[in-house]
Amino acid sequence: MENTNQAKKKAFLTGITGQDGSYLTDFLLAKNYEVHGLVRHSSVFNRQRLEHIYQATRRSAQSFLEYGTDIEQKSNLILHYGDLSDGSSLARLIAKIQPDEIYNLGAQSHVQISFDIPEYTGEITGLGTVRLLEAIRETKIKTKFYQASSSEMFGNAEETPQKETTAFRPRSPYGCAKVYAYHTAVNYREAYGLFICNGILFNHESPRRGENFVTRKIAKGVAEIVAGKRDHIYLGNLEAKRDWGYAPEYVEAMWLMMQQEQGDDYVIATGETHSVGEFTEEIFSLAGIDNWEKYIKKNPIYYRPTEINALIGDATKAKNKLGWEPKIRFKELARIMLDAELKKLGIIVIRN
Ligand code: NAP
Ligand code: F7E
Repeated sequence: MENTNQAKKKAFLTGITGQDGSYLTDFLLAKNYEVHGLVRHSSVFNRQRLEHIYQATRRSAQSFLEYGTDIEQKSNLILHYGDLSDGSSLARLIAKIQPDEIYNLGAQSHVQISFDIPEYTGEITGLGTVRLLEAIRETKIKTKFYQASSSEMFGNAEETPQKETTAFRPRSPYGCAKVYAYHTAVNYREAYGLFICNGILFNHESPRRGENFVTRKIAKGVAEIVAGKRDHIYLGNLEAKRDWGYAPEYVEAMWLMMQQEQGDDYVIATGETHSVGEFTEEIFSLAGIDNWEKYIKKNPIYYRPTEINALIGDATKAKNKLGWEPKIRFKELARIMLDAELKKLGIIVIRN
């Protein structure tokens, strides 16, 4: 139970409309935070992952197409227009909000797309972090800063499993941009004594995952095959292995890092690795379909110029210092993702 007599803490999130931003918002609102989120303008309204929060006030996110009206301002969730490419908007918002905690989750986060738009990826995923840190320094506010670092930084890692001390050997423009942001965050911690954490998170998935990431793509594709809406799924490299966890558990780890006495860097992972092929097989099997390979077509467009063959994390430090451990494992994650897609198509799932 939260102590409601304490002053409400304020958090500022970039990337609030993304997978992690939406789960972290749920988590912080449940802890009675006032949550401020950065949203960027787009021609299509994009608040789907926050819609359930607005629905709880019997309004839809659509009612807040422009600036928040009374309900938004009276509730604990407040969205602000800005962009990680626009340093002045970040400084202005940080000065206005005076957040206790800042979570920098905004990024061009798709690895393959980063090969197509490397400069933009560096601009947002790399330099965006510098802009935020400079905004903190310039406004001189006392706050804590979380940087969304990634297992992609390890790239072709020189040791297995990967931990906080493993060297970075990135294999994509996205990985390079995250390495830059990571080192900048460490440098600002050391140079200016700021409270800064890097959460080095391995892949984490959920029904809110973007549809162009492989786990969601497979879960959605298999549900559509079950519903008779499609015959095949087009995929790339089925051999690549990833350490896949469950996103709602990973946002709790972010928050735990920010409650410590000192800023530090932590690996967050399950310690299990599986190939894309194994994930595909598991989802088909849960859907009751044999011979999964006949439903998969390989398409070269989904192969990357450089690939990371295998990643697996060692989250011992997070367990010892934060008391954090993953609960949802591979098979349970696959079930959650498939069942969510089946439900969206109106297919009732009864499992023993
Ligand atoms: P995501 O679903 O792709 O969300 C990315 C967020 O960044 C969205 O809210 C997006 O806004 C926002 N964004 C993109 N460009 C922006 C810009 N120019 N200015 C402001 N905001 C911008 O990513 P995620 O899976 O939640 O991941 C959260 C963070 O963790 C990212 O930094 C990602 O790189 C990192 N990470 C993710 C994983 C993982 O497995 N999920 C693992 C390690 C690290 P729109 O909605 O407007 O596009
Ligand atoms: O690919 C292979 C692909 O795009 C996983 C981001 O959140 O996690 C994510 O990056 C694997 C790769 O995630 C398809 O080649 C095969 O080996 O789901 P993904 P990612 O690249 O691991 C890290 C930790 C982040 O930080 C990133 O922000 O799956 N794969 N066939 C495919 N991948 C995609 N997307 N689509 C396919 O058709």
